[in-house]
Amino acid sequence: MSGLKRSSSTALKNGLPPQELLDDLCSRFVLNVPKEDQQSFERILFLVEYAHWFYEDNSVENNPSLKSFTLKEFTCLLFNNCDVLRPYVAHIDDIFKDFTSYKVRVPVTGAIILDETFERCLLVKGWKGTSWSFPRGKKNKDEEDHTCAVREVLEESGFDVSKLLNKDEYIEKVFGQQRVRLYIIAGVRDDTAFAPQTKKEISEIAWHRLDDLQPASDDVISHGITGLKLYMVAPFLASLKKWISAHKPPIAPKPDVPLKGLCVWKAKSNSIGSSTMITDGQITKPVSDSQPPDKGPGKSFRNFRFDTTAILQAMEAGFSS
Ligand code: M7G
Ligand code: MG
Repeated sequence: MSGLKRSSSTALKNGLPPQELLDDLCSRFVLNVPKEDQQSFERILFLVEYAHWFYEDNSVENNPSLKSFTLKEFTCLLFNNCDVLRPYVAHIDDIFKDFTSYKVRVPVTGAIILDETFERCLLVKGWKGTSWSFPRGKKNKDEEDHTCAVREVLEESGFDVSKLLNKDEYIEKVFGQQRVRLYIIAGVRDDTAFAPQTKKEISEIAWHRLDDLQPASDDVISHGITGLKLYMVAPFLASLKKWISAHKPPIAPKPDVPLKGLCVWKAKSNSIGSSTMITDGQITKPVSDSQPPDKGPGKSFRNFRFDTTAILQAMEAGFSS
C-alpha cells in the first residue's frame, strides 16, 4: 500500500493533489467532525463529498494545474492517501455503492416559489447537466422537513423563506424510495434578488411560466413545451394547478398579456458576457452576473469547522473508536 502514497514533489506534475493537501482535506472534513458523523461509511462518504466540493471549488480553482475528479475518483484518492481511511481501501467499491443507494433514500424537501400572479415559479438549473428543478435538497440527520426546505432554498437561491413558509402548505410525492416534499411559497415579487450560496451547484435561476412546464406527468425527467429539460417538476404540476385554482393571487394575471419567463441569476463562467439576459426570445431585465461574495471556509460548507484540538484527539483515538 505504501507505494500509493505519493511525495508532494512528484504529485503536481501529473495534476494529482500533493499529500499535504489530501491530509489537510481529510483532517478538516473527515476527522474534525462530530463523532456521530463518523459512525457509518454512508455518513463518512457525505464528509468525503464535502471534501471533494472544497477541493473542486477552492483548491482546483486556485491552482488550475490540479486535476478535477469525479466523486468516485476523489474517494479512491482520499482512501488511498489518508492513514485513517487506508485500511478500508479493499472495500471501496461496496462502500461507494452503499453510499449511492443510501443517497437516493434520503428524503428531500424544498419549495415551489410562485410569483405574485401565480403564473410563474422559480426553478434552478444544476451546474452539471442541463435540467431545471425546484430549489430543494436532502435532509440532514434529525432535520425537520420545513427546516431543510428553508436551508436548501437559501443555499440554492439565496432567498430566505422562513417567514413565508406554512408547514401545512405543501405537495408531497414519492419517487421509488425517496419522499419529496415541496412547500408552496406563493406571491413572491419577481424583482426579488436571487443568487446561490454554494459554488458550482447551481448555474442559473429563473422564473419559468407554469404553462411552459406542461404537461404534468409522473415522469421524473420530462420536457416542457418549450423544450426545457425538467427534473422532478412534472409530477407536481397537477396538484400545483389545483392549489392555484383554489387560491387568489395578489396580482390578477392578464390572460391577454401573459408574463414571460425571466432569468434572474446566471453563473459568471457560464454567462454570455452581458448584463442583459435573453429569455423566451425577448430581452427582459438586467441580471447580476456576479457570484455571491466568497465567505471563506466554514461559511459555505455545512458542518465545516476547523479545530486542531479535535483533529489531534480524533487521530489519537483512532478511526474506529
Ligand atoms: P447535493 O447537495 O448532493 O444534493 O447536490 P441536494 O441539494 O439534492 O441535497 C447535488 C449535486 O450538486 C451534487 O452531486 C454535486 O454535483 C453538486 N453540488 C452540490 N453542492 C452543494 C456543491 C458544491 O458545494 N460544490 C460543487 N462543486 N458541487 C456541488
Ligand atoms: Mg442542495
